[in-house]
Amino acid sequence: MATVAKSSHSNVASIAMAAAAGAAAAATLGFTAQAESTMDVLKGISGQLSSIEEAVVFAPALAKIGSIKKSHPGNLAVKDFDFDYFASLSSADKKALLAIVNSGVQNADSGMGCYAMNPTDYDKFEPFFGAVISDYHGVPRSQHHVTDWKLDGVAGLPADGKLDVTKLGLPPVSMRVRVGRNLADFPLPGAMNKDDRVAMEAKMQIAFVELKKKYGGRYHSLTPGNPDFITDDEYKALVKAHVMFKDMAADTYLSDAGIASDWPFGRGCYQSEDKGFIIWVGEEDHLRIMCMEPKGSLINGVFERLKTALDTVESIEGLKFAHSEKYGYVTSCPTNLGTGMRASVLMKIPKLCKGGSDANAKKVCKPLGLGVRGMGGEHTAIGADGTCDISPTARFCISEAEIVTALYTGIKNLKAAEDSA
Ligand code: CIR
Repeated sequence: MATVAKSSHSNVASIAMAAAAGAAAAATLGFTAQAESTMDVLKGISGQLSSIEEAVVFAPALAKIGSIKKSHPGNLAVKDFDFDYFASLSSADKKALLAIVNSGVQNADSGMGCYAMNPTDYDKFEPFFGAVISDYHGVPRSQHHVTDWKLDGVAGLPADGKLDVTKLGLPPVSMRVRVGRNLADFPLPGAMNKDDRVAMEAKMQIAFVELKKKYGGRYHSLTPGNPDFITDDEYKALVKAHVMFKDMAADTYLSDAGIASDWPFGRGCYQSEDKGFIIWVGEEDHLRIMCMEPKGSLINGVFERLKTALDTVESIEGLKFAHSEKYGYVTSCPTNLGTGMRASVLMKIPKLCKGGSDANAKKVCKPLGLGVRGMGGEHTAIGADGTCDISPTARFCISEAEIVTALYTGIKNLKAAEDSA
């Protein structure tokens, strides 16, 4: 749908613009009477083309949205799609809003159903995004996101300030904290073309030169012809080691948003010498910046390391992260908006996963503010021994420090639930 909308709209728009420009030029040259009649004719053509666009491009999409509103009330983007607001937009903005909701329109079972296409979309389409974000994150529309990494004074923080999982009776665990970030100077991944993707990667490669001075390691590129290009076998080994991400084409939510397009151009990954700091380039967001520890006790360790690494990236000349005064750090998916942060541990909860299913674990985790994923991330299987990936679900209108503390409190409560199951 998006592709059709793109081409037919741009044809219509360019013919109309050419027509208007032609008439204006004729008027300037003094052919006034003739120009006036030419102008009338061209205005008529322009009006007719707009009607064709309404009928051929917009009307079928709006009809589909109307029917999904009834069949899938949990699809937030469709639920909050306001036909009157849509009608108030210019033709170009109508097209842009339809591209934003295309994933949810093509995948009626979406929970969120939309992806921002440009760094300014959240503010530009506030009447739409404000409703969706408030619905998903459960915060009032008037609330502004505030960034804060300071742990001092956060409710639930132990007196010594240490988020030590061994104090909860757990063995050292695999822990990871990541943030999604996008560069302000490029379209978001859903709207990028191949050249944008390659240019964004090239810009990041300048930053990786700086990072290598501090953290060592190297950048691995999947872009043919890139100086850091790796072979397919090297790529597969990195995927197996959970260092690199997979082609997203199989994920219809992402591919219908345009996020999976042009694979493998502009895709790659930086890994520090000690392998504890990774930056993905060209996944759902321009950057996924993460720190991990395979067997750690202190959550503070990965959290503080990530903050230092992020500060280093942000201080590099010419790199500006997309940010909204109201919504915080801009991410493709509104579910990640604000902090863009996900803090997780791999935790063994065999009693809550009896029978190999995480259904009961999910039921117990939801009221604790925790999400359950498989060992390899979203939509993957839990471990045969009942190991699950546990993380707080909140990302927006919560501080970074509150997220890691919520992880600590959450696993404490989850351990109590597992022990008494
Ligand atoms: C949906 O709306 O269900 C999908 N677009 C997935 C949303 C989950 N969040 C994400 O990918 N960051």
